[in-house]
Amino acid sequence: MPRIVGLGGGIGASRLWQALAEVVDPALLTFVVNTGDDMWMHGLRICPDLDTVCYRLSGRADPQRGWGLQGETFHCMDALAEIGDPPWFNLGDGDLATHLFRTGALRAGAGLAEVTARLANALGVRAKILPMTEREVVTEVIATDGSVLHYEEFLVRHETQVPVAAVRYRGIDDATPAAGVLEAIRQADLVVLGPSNPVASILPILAVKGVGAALRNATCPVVAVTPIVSGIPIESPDEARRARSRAVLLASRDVPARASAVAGLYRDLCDVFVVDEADGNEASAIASVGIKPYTANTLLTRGDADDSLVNTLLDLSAGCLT
Ligand code: FO1
Repeated sequence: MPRIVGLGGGIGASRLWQALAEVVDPALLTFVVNTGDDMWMHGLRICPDLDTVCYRLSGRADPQRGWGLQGETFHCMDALAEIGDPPWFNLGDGDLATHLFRTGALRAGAGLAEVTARLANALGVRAKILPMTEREVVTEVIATDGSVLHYEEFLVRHETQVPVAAVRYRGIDDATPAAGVLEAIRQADLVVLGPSNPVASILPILAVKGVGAALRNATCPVVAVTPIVSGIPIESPDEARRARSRAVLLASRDVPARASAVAGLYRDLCDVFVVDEADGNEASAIASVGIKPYTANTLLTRGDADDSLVNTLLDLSAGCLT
């Protein structure tokens, strides 16, 4: 069985991490998760991508929303609204326990990696979940009028309806990888850049000191999975908002929302780019940036063909396809 390291978090990547954990011994899996979305709110430390991965791997994630806990209630948010502080970011009652625990442990001197390990352990997750760094990094969206928004404010509070000039990762220059990140990459049989929002969830990880070099020096295949599948119907306003966020943030870097353009962003760092079978026509453009294209069913919601992507990744880890 291969040792696999996945980079990325959030809704898209966590679905893939769960699919991998169903066929690979979770003890061989390490997931390095973006912390640029983390924020302080109501005095609590909120880590959306870490929690999304942790809830998904523990089987407790809400399958419809993709974030938060299944069967969640929001009494505390209702009470806040009654007090006159209506929340724009919905923290469920069960989810709040995670934030209370994490904040207490951080204030008592534990590091984020340690707290994440304790939470994952308590939820029965056997795969290793690592924050990309212990340092506070904030993904900030700079609007064309010069105002600066936390990424979650842009995505959730303003529903992406803000003209974007640029995106920056505040604090990234001082960010070193959390303990275990570089070792996991060095020892991996396969590294996967997950199907996450490239600018919001993957590039912050790649910008942490030493991570890019570790990928360039990796002795195993480094494979990216496309976050973009064209021509599929958008099923909910939520999905539409997330697709818009992806496209708008890519546009802020003059990158079109196409699989081959995302491959271009990862050039020099990955060997293989897995594109969806619906986007087979992107393959030659991917090859032209020096990355080997592979085609698979990347939509983990397409029913019984779900394992096509996982099988492709396992074949790549075994050196069968390169
Ligand atoms: N996404 C929303 O669209 N609305 C919310 O109110 C919201 C709350 C929330 C609370 C905890 C959490 O872990 C995630 C939450 N998300 C919410 C999801 C979050 O915006 C995204 O998953 C990511 O940060 C994107 O990577």
